[in-house]
Amino acid sequence: MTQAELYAALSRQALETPSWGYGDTGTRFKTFAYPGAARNVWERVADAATVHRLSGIAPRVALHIPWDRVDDWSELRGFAEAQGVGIGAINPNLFQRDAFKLGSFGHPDEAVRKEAVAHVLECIEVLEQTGAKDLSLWFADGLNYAGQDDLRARKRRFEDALSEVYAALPERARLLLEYKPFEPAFYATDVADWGMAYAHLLKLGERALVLVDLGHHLPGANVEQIVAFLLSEGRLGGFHFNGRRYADDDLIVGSTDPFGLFCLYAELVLAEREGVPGATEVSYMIDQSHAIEPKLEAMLRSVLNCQEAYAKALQLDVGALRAAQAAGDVLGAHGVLRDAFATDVRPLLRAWREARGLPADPLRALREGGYDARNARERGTAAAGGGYPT
Ligand code: PSV
Ligand code: MN
Ligand code: MN
Repeated sequence: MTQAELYAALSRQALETPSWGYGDTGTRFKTFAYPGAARNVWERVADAATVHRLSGIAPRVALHIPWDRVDDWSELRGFAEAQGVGIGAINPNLFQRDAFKLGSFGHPDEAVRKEAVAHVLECIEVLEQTGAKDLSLWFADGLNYAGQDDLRARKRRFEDALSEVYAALPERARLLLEYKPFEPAFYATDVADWGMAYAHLLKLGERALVLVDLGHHLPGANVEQIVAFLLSEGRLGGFHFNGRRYADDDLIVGSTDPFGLFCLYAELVLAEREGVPGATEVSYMIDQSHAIEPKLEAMLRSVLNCQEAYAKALQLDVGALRAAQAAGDVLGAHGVLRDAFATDVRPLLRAWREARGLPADPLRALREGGYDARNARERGTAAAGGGYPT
């Protein structure tokens, strides 16, 4: 790739950051209060805009309803746009009402299923008013014990509810369906893996796509292969990036397995370069809630890790890779991938940032810019909360 092509590709990269990553969140053991953490959706959007201003690659913020609430969504949209960011995916909350104890779309009681669908329809309203493109669905639905409910009936209930919300989606929008094999239910999850998500989506229509959250796989799952398969089927809707060692750990993307992240981006770059339909329509989102990390720095580090993985993937010698593969050269092909991964892309990224008027070292600019101190002064520190009673 020429330098101009590299710069153009880097300039096209866009990551969504989650509003819920800017406030105080914790584990079930404890929520530690971070001085200056965002307290409401306005502050979350302002923080997302700061991450975008420093990185140049985080132009949208995803919302979670009703954690994010305002009286007038178009006012929020205007506020976001004035700060230089747009509204990303809309995430309904189908897990925190008492009614949802036994599920939402899969609940045995029709009245609860209706309540869940009604909430998603409200979220589609939010999507209309904010100009968002993606409705992003994650379900906590599942069972803790064998025999607890009828597995086939639950699947049918999901089919019915999904088709109801899909039918209400505006023509320009997409439904992204996330899967997860565990937690909070541990015997069975209603949308447990990409195959179940995919089977549901085939019945809905072309604007229904799978969302791959990196934390939502069993140990040993080959996520790159899932991504390649979905790309080839034209059904990869997007990512929820995060880092995992054990499960849905919500650590910083790229902090635990940088090579795995690079391999994912390599699949995406290959698909883009080889003209796979839909490859350029994938939504890239961060899904992380930070328990002990400084909020802004953790999010900035996350988008920069994605940028670095992408920049390395752009170094791939596609011709050499495909030639080695065709010749059955096992380690030659692997070596092409390793060479791209081993490239130090930091000088390239510094130069690209300078060319775009961005700070050459965004993390340093964040620290030296005094953002955290100003937020702490202006917003104060919330009371720490939560955790099990001892
Ligand atoms: C729970 O696993 C979860 O992390 C899912 O990944 C959702 O996308 C996210 O929460 C927000 O609801
Ligand atoms: Mn997720
Ligand atoms: Mn998750």
